Amino acid sequence: NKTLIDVKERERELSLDELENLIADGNFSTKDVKKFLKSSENEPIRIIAEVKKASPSKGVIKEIFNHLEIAKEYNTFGANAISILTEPHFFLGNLEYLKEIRDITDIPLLRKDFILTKYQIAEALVYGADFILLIAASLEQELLNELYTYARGLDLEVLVEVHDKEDLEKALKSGATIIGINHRNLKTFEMDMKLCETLIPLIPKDKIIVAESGVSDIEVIKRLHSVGADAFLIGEHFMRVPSIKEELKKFKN
Ligand code: IGP
Repeated sequence: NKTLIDVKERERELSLDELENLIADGNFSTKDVKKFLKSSENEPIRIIAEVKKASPSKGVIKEIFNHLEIAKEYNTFGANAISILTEPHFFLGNLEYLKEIRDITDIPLLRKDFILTKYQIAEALVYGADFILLIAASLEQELLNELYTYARGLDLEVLVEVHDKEDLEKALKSGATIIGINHRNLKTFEMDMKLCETLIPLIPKDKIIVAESGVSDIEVIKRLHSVGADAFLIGEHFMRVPSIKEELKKFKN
């Protein structure tokens, strides 16, 4: 597993203990992510805009890629949060992007990665994240619970991602309050744009629902909002459009 090999290597430079000492001595305050993502009468559609150069299903999405330019546009033109791929092998992401984007934006930042260890969570905080992604299908219940509790202990919010009923049960057991419904099956890359209709009725009303992947037009957003989605995680679409500003305007009005 490439992620675990990478983590081991970074741990040799700086151990988890040392990272935790840094956190204890530092001032790593996080934003109230739920406030940014929960749909309201004033602002019904919430957008998490993603910074993503490539993906395993699409290859390189954006050849000329400047993470700072993209993040600046998101921040200026009304995104409610930014998702930053930090995974280097499949998404050509970089942990440094997180830190650099932190310095130029004031909305919540999501560390999007295959998070399997406490180390990555502590790192997320130090590099400027406000929330992290945990994928229910990649984590046994016990580890999911443990990582969830660890993140909350650091005041990081957690987006727990699900793709079926079994994942959803795990997410709810972990105590998740922000649930991401990923239309894309991460193993087969197949899309199911009806998944929100299936899963949202099974989720307690007080949770925040994020619809993830394959979202590119306002009609889909309206439909998913009407069945209960608060926020929309949009990556590829923003990477391909000529003007992020114009797209955000369309989605927010
Ligand atoms: C964004 P899209 O289809 O708009 O680019 O999707 C986001 O949902 C996707 O990047 C994603 C993802 C993930 C990436 C969802 N869950 C888990 C990596 C790992």
